[in-house]
Amino acid sequence: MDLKEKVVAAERLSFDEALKLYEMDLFELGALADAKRQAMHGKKTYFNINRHINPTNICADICKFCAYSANRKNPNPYTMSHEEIMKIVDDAYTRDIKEVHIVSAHNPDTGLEWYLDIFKKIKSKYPDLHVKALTAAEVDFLARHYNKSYDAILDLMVEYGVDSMPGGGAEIFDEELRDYICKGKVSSQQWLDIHQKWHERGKKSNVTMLFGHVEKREHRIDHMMRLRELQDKTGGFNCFIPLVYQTENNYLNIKEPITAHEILKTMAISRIVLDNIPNLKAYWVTSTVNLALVAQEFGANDLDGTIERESINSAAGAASANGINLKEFIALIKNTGFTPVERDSLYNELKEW
Ligand code: V47
Repeated sequence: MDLKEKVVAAERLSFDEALKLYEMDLFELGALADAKRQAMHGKKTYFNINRHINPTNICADICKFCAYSANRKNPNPYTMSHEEIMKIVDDAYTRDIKEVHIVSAHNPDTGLEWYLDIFKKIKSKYPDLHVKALTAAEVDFLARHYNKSYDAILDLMVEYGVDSMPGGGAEIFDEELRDYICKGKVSSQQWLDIHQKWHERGKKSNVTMLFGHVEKREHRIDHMMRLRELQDKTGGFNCFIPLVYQTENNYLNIKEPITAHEILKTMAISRIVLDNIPNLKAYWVTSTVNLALVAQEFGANDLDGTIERESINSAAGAASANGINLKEFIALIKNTGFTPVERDSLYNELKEW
């Protein structure tokens, strides 16, 4: 059986076979990924109405790719009070958001309660609002800084009302590269262990992969293989999100941005290789809206959401600071021949627009 036949027959690919997919013609590869997407999701494209909140940019860690944390390149440190955060939530709730996505830098000065109590405040005021919060990198930071086990932090998250975990902080799992781009942060195995423990609590999460910087194709495949293995055990990942590296205001100093051709191949390969993760997100923030729309034909079935405010990627050059208008978003999905379906954070369908 040749590689293409194996993909069509839905046989599991080895590392070498997955890597070989990159040598295929883009459109041939795209058609294979699209067939899988259509078999699972038809022409539906999922999105949600959400609000991102990044409550502090003061960070104990130094990731070379990050333009968000307060440092020499971005000397504007801030930490929001809970009142400020609640004001944002109150305001966004009037626009019918279904999810708040709360991710912070690793601020050593706020105390653990500052990180956790805000979830309780949000849930007691808006019990139906989904709280997606705390990346595994934050969990690791809080555990280290406050001398607690991962289990203890994860139990607190459940107690304080976190519904699901976002996929941030995965970056790229290869240890040598990880050491180069974000030394000192949560290790690859720790990131995977934290998500495994979260899944063992009956909870769901997402997973990202930061690509388009110093990594090679084999590092991306290695990242996917490690995820596929964990997902076989837990089934707890809802969605895979390849994040395209944004080049501005950071210390990685990558001069040549990745090509659209390579981004689409990576999307298509993710859809094929990650046969046990149901959703593939083309995160319009890092891919650009236009390429995210094209990615719908290369395996992607989810475009994230309206976001309203975005600080992490926009600090590095993405055009996402003010989110995207809901009506415009829906029209774009429709105009590209897909059916916009509003989902909740756990991928239950809410409304076909
Ligand atoms: O973990 C930081 C990345 C992530 C850059 O779970 C960068 O649904 C590109 O994880 N270029 C945070 N990326 C965002 C994230 C996320 C976003 C949307 C949805 C979900 C989800 C998760 O942003 C970080 C890091 O990998 N990042 N700097 C940069 N220069």
